[in-house]
Amino acid sequence: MNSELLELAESIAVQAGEFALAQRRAGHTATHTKTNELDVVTQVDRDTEAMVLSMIQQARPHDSIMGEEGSNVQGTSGITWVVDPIDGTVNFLYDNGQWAVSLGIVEGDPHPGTWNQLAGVVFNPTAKEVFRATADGPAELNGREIRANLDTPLSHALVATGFAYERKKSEWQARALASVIPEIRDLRRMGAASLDLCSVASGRLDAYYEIGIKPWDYAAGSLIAARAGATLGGLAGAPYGEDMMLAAGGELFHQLEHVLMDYFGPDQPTWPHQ
Ligand code: LIP
Repeated sequence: MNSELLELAESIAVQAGEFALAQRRAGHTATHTKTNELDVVTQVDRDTEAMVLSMIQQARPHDSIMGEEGSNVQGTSGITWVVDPIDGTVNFLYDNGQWAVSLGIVEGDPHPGTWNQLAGVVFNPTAKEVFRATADGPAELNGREIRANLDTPLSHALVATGFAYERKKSEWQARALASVIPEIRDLRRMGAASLDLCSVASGRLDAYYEIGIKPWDYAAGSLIAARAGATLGGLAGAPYGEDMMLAAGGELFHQLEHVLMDYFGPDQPTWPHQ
C-alpha cells in the first residue's frame, strides 16, 4: 500500500508544483500576512493547497488532510496527508527557486512521536527534483537511491538551519548560532525546511537543525532523511518536533546535539514567550 500512496503523492506533488511554478512565472505574487508582517502567505500558496486537497479527496475520499494554509479534513481511514503547498514561501515570493511542495502521509495521530510515517514526497519544481521515500523502501532523488553522509566530523560539517518570523525568537536563535558557527565548516540558511531535510538525505548537507518548525514542514522530509540513513530527533532523547528538529548522519548527530544543548536543552530558558 505504501508504494501506491507514494505514486499518488508524487503525481499530486508534481502537478501542484508545476501549477505553482507557472503562477510564479506569470508574476502572480499577491500576498497576505499571517502571524505578523514578516510571516506571509501568497495567494498561490492557498490556491495550490486547494488544488492538492481536491486531488487527494478525489483519489482517497476517506483520508484526513492537514495543511499549512488551513486545510483540516477529518476522514475515517486513519491516514492523514500532511501538506505544505509551498515550503519556502519567502523564496517563492522573491523568485528564488529553493521552494517545494511537501506531502507526508502518516497513520495515527498526525504528530511526531505518535504518527507512523508511511510515505513522503518533496518536489522542487524549479530544479525538477522529486525526493521521495516510503517507510519500507530507499530514499530516492529522481528515482536514484540517495544516502546521507555518515562520517563527517563536526569540524567539517556543512550545517543548515532556519529562523522564526518573530524577531524575539530569531534573535534568540541567532545568539545560539554564534556558538555553533565556530565549531563547524560552514552554515547555510536556504529557507525551506523540507528541502534542507532532503539535502541531508542526499549528502548536499551534513546536518540540519531548527526549532519552531511545524509538522507540514517536516512530515515528508523527515521520512526521506531517515530512510537515507540520517539520525533524526530532538535533544536529550526527545522525539523531534517544534522544540527541536535535528537531522545528521552518524556521530555528527550527537556532536551537534551536545553543542545545541547549551542553548536549547531542557535546562535552558524556553523558547521566548512560552
Ligand atoms: C518555512 C520553512 C523555513 C523555516 C520557516 C518556515 P514556509 O516554511 O521551511 O525553512 O525556517 O520558519 O517554517 O512558511 O515557507 O512554508
